[in-house]
Amino acid sequence: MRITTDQIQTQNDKTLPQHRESFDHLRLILERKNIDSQQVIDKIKNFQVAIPSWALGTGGTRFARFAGGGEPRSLKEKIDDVGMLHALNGGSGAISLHIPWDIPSDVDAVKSHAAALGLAFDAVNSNTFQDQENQGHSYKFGSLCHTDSRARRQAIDHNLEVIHYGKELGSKSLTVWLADGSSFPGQMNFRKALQRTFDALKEIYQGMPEDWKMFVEYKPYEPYFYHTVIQDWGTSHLLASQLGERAFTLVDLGHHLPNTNIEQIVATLMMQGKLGGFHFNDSKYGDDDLTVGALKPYQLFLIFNELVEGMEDPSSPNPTPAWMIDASHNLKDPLEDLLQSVEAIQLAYAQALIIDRIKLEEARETNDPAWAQEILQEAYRTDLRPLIAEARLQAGAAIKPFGAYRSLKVRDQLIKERGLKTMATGL
Ligand code: PSV
Ligand code: MN
Ligand code: MN
Repeated sequence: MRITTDQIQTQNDKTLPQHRESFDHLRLILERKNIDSQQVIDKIKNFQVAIPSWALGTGGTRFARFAGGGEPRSLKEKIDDVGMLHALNGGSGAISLHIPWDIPSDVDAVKSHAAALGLAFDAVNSNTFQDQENQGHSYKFGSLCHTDSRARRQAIDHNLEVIHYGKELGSKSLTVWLADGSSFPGQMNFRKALQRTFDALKEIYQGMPEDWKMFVEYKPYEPYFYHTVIQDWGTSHLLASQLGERAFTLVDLGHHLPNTNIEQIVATLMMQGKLGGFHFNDSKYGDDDLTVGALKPYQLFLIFNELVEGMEDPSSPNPTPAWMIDASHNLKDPLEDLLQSVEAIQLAYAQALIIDRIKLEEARETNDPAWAQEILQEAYRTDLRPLIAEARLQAGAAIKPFGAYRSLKVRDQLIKERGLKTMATGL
């Protein structure tokens, strides 16, 4: 299934007068603050957030999975779904694949299908947290950190195979997230496990093409509950800096202990030029993978404040990070969920773009926390939804993607096409 430009146009015609009114009003408000709305709009239009292939099906918990119906059954259908998101919001122009779930059988067909929908291939992800059928060595006790060199060899080879598929598709980066860890004190030698992981990552790093980046993702716990080999940004940063200049830390918002100051981590990594990738989601307790902005939109805004500061600073050593949503859960239609996530990200980004940075620096230099808060919240409390809608309109997408999705009855169509009992592979 595909959403056509005619369909978008018909949907937009319904809301265009109302949109014009609210956007014109907002433009005036911003003008009074000396903000050029078109400059912000252009940045939003250029900002593309990759969609992970595993977020397109209903996620499960370790207790149950309630299939949603009409879920993608193949890589082609996953690409179709991301194509629809991109048609609706103009901001989801890339897909991130997970190997072996998404091994392309016909690379050329997959590439041209994605290109026809305006999609690029973002980072490829390896999977050494699950055993596959006919696999020689189990990952039950780890992969790159395993005590058995044959299991490590297998995990290294798998990552090299992922690079191979990524190269064929035109990806430029590899994301490594390792479940590796232990659940009981004494079970694993921390030092040896980290050393083995580093040695294995070195080999994978050397197996990447010259123009590729490696993103090392960290996570404090789960699936193991006593220790995780790459548990925090410090460990990831240590590995990335020793691996080389094309290795970076990847921050997943859900991979922190409660109340961690993630915005400070972002600032520190950017100062070092080592923030490579970003996984967006929201959470209350742990790695909950809920819709971005559903719980802590202000935290997201504060994170974007640091991201924008790092990105807009011409002397910053940090490359533009790779953006991806990493959310997946049990209750919502995954496509609606992703539309909401992308919008929340764009809003937080736009809000951070309108912060008066000169005044904020003045408030900091004069040690005036009350004034600093006023400046931040002035930006945060400005309703920029019409500006995001205008960016979509200018990009040929829907003024109201969520509304358009519902009124086009996309899910019903997908169920008709694909059936009610579909099983997408995924976390
Ligand atoms: C597991 O926590 C996880 O959500 C990581 O965040 C990875 O990025 C993702 O799975 C895919 O492997
Ligand atoms: Mn992640
Ligand atoms: Mn996660």
